[in-house]
Amino acid sequence: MLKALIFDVDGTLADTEMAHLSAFNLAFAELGLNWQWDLPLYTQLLQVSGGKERIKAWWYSQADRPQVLEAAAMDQTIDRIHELKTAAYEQAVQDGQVQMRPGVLALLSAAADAGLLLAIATTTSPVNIAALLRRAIGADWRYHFAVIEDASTAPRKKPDPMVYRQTLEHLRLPASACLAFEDSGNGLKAALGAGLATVVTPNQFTLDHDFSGALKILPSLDGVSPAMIKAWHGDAAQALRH
Ligand code: XBP
Ligand code: MG
Repeated sequence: MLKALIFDVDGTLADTEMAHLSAFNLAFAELGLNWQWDLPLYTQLLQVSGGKERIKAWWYSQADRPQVLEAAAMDQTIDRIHELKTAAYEQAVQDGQVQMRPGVLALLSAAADAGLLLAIATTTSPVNIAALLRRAIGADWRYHFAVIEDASTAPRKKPDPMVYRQTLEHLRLPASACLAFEDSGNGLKAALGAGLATVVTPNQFTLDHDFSGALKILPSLDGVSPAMIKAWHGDAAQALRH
């Protein structure tokens, strides 16, 4: 029986990546680095989950990167960039530059009314989740979620299933009693790796990703009800039995 819904944040609950991209560029400029990421580049870079990991992967890909930097110095610079980026992102959210995706708030509320537990499994930083959901849900947003796992609790980023495994552990539920909601190939791999049937709602950044193994691929969660989700979950359970 379906007991809990587990949601990714970036790209699934809200269209966050344009704001993340602007925040990265603001942080680069603030530190006097002449780095600027454009939309096509950022779309590619999103194949690396996690802001710090994304900066590092890009930095290593640059032929003319400063060779003097030892690993520790590089990590320190990345930490500083990421700190500024996180502050810029939080400000953008507070300024109303990030919108929840269609149908998300209605589904969260209807699912809770239907007795389903809600959880979050994301690679993003905890302050980013708080900024987004405080604005969208209200000051008591945290009470709506039974479990929240994020970059501070699950250091191995998606596609590693760590964040989903920990979410299940803290929900004290088997994967078969839950459904995951994702927007990206890495997110889907992480959820599938934890044994979760997964509904995918791609967005402009993830349209080309590989969604093999998804339970459903939908343009958005608009109009999706707990009854529909329970029926899909039933189909997934039946498919597993055969
Ligand atoms: C989201 C991410 C995040 C954000 C940036 O992946 O990879 O890193 O892009 O947030 P997912 P941070 O939706 O699969 O969890 O800079 O805080 O990492
Ligand atoms: Mg995502």
